[in-house]
Amino acid sequence: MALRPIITAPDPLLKQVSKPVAGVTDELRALMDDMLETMYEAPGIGLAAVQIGVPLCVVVIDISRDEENPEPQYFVNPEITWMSEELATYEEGCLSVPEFNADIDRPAEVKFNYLDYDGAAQEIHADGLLATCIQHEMDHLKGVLFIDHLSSIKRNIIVRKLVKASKQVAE
Ligand code: K1U
Ligand code: ZN
Repeated sequence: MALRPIITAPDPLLKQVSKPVAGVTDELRALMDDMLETMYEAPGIGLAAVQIGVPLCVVVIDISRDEENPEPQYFVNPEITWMSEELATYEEGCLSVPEFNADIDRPAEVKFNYLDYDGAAQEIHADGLLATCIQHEMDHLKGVLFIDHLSSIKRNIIVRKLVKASKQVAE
């Protein structure tokens, strides 16, 4: 397993649309292992492969927030098949938009299909934080960040601050 650098906005790599994976191979499992280690180290509760520069439809999530008893979940080629009309608001963060949080409204419940770590087809009906997190991660697969759900004024303020911070780090 290896830690991978997480790409931050406004890097254009984050705007890539991720490609579906043909199947779950040992190589893909090694990628998912690296993603999980990178996510725990950040720390975060989710990570899409594109955030480490790999534009494939692969997501890892662990919403347990329990270091003693981790509950990693692996989602390959996730596809939403149903979403509730009811919305839920959650104050989201993003490892690719460090230091910023914002309230985002999303469908409160979703059903989605995916392949698991072993390549088996699964379907989940998610609510609460898992529903929010999988939608946030699936946005990454489409090149969308949570700040893209904000007004252009708010988004531009955040992006300008991120650019300024990255220039200060480079100095
Ligand atoms: O996709 C990402 O960048 C990860 C992101 C996932 C996410 C968080 C909140 C709502 C939706 C999706 C994060 O993990 S941000 C960090 C975070 O939420 C967290 C970090 C440490 C402890 C608990 C939460
Ligand atoms: Zn994110």
